[in-house]
Amino acid sequence: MLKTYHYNNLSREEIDELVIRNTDPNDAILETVISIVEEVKTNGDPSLRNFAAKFDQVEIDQLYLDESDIDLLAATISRDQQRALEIAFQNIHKFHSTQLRKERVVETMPGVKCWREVRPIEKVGLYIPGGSAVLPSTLLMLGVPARIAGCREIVVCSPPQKSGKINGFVAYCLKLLQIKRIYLVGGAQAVAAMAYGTESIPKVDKIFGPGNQFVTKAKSFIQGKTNVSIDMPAGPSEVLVIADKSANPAFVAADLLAQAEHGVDSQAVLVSTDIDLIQAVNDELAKQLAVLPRAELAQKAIENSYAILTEDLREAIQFSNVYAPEHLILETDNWQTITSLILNAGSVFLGHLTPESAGDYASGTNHTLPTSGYARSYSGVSVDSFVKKITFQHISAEGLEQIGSTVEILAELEGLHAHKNAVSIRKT
Ligand code: HSO
Ligand code: ZN
Repeated sequence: MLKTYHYNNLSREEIDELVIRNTDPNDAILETVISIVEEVKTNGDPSLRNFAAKFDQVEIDQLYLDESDIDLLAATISRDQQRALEIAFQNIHKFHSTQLRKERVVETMPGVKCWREVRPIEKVGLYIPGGSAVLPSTLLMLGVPARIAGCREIVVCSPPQKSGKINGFVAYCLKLLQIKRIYLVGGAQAVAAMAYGTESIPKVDKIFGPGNQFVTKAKSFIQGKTNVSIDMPAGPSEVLVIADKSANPAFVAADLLAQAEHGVDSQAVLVSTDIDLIQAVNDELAKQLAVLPRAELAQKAIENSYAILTEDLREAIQFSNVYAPEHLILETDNWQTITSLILNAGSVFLGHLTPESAGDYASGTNHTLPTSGYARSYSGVSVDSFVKKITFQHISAEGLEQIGSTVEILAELEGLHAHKNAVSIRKT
């Protein structure tokens, strides 16, 4: 079922072609996004109600739910479900709380002290997808680091369900995070609302969260138009599995399908050193697909995926580094021998018993990760994404003595005499 390519038969151009994903060659998505953003910017709340009617098929009057609604919805889920969300919350919290580290003061010359201090981004906007699958786990993945960072205002937007509300799982996560309001807005219009602000929705400093191609495009667009920044240009989700003879084909197929069921534009790539394994995975894919509730979506995503046969694991990593996958799973007994060769990946899962699903939900790492090859230069979301690091310095009389002439000479060689004077005037 997976189209199979032999790595050694592929030219550089063919490899470049294979790893391209998430393109909008005719800017069709961009045009729609621009018109939505303009509409929200000019018309505010009423436009959000119109978009809810058009895209979410629901009439909403008040664009948000408050604590009492959230409490009622959260109480509708079972105790087991609540406990699972609590454990995920705790693990994500445990892992992320180590990320706030204090740096030491550095004395670069006697009397010249420099250091960095961390400050939270004050207002952050979290987008929680709610289309074909509602993802409460994404709320935990964004809300926990935002809380640890100490962000003063956390604005959460998620598309309204047919009931005009949100689901109980999202509500329970809001309670765990002590967030008391959620805005019922989805899609590009949510991004626009958080970027410009409307009567109901506060403008934020940075927007986070995955979404469909419209949400992603809207994030990139507003980043270029406003002083609001974004976490990363996240696109459709993807996985690359490297597997050798030691892999269990049923596990590999399950991991590929876990990815494929996210949406038709998801991609699940298998890179293997063993042609028999590729065949066995294909057989398993057919078997497991047949009983999946989201088979139709997953089948389309698998059609848009492929397998690569390589000589050895080194070659497999070589391809993976060019692909720069959001998720990389190493299903080989020898994973320890190749991890140091990984250059580009969002999050890596090691061995036969570490499914990506564990990281998607509950092991503790973040699931908001760079897709579409951005793992070449972006990291996944962490506490760092919710803070700024401000540099400070203090120069004493001794320090000025030490550094003064260096600054004066450099200012003079750049022809900037006022710069030089700001030092000279202080010298006794
Ligand atoms: N694999 C998605 C995250 C997710 N999976 C949420 C299930 N729920 C992007 O990393
Ligand atoms: Zn997932």
